[in-house]
Amino acid sequence: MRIIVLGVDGYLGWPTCMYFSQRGHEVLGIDNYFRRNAAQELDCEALIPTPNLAQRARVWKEITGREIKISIGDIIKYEFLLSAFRTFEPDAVVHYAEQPSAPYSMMSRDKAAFTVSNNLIGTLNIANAIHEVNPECHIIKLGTMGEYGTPNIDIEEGWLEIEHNGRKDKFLFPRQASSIYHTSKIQDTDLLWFYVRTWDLRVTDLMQGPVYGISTGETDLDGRLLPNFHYDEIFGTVLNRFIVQAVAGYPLTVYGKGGQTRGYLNLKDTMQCVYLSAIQPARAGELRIFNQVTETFSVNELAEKVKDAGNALGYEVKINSIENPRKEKEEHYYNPKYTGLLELGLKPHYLTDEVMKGIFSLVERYRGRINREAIFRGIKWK
Ligand code: USQ
Repeated sequence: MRIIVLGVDGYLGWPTCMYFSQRGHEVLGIDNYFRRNAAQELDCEALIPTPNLAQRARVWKEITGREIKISIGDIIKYEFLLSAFRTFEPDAVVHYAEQPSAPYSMMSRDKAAFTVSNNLIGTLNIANAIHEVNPECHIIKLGTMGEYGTPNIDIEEGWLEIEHNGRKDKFLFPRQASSIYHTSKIQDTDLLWFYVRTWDLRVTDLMQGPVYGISTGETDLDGRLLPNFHYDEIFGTVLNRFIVQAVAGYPLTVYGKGGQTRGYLNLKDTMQCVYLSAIQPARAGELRIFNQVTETFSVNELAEKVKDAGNALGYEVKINSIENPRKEKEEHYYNPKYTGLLELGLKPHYLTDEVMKGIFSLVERYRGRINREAIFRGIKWK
């Protein structure tokens, strides 16, 4: 297949390119270096030095003999995106090119506006480019479990059948997010759903929970191929943050009561899910939705797991409950369904002590680069 990966410089983008390339597919990665630049501006750079994309593509070629094409540009500029679609002629596009951070989206009006316009216009441009160049091209869009919020009913995979006044119909499962970032993801789902109904596009929406981990078969080939790993309050996800905090001797930052429960998955499983979706595409005129998680934990459970794993490795890990800077339920019902990807063939990697040890040992190698100031600044939702 010919695959375009949008947002190739991110935590998920670069490993995804290598994953497809290693399996014999032709890959074009596109990025505008938003995350790299924002992290520099906000003094919260990734833990592991990441060579630029041209350099990483050269390392990949040296090691595997395979080529990953790279193009630097902004998908908000429609002509740029259109020309990439015209010249590369993709069979599928993996869309990660969004502002991905909830705290970033809550920092100011300008950052909220950037998040909404970047995420919506990017998605709108992709739908239009596909409609114009090749309506058969499959869009695999990274959605988020946060779109559903934490309702007091079971969370279905994307859709809900409703019976009202004796009549039945199927609708998108109700969505109610708790940040502007997550809200922008609801809005772009809606955009894609409109284009699926109107132009018969093929779309898979992967409702992903917070991802953890560093290692995939491909990243392990050379230190220069490791992903962009963030542990800061803005771009880091909670488990990666807790492990870095444990290594840095920084008490784990549990927000509020710590009963916030989410569905989590290993970076390796993100690769599998995206790949399985690409090789078994959605039908024309189908918006196919999967909940992309492999197990659920509360923040307290994660903190305890990190504490136990850290203690076993000789770290003295403390847990600190701090005032929650976010506005979210701290105790709630949470029961998402997630069988669709298992049916496609996903073989989950669960969060074992061994997996945590692997992350600890990589973080230890780069502990000299941990910036304690970036760990917690208290970006408030108020
Ligand atoms: N949390 C803490 N302490 C911390 C950091 C987070 O208690 O130091 C809590 C948060 O309050 C939240 C939970 O842990 O209740 C998860 O937070 P997170 O920062 O790992 O995840 P989130 O902000 O929701 O965003 C991340 C990714 C985003 C993705 C989302 C999936 O940054 O791109 O869409 O996970 S989900 O959470 O399912 O919406």
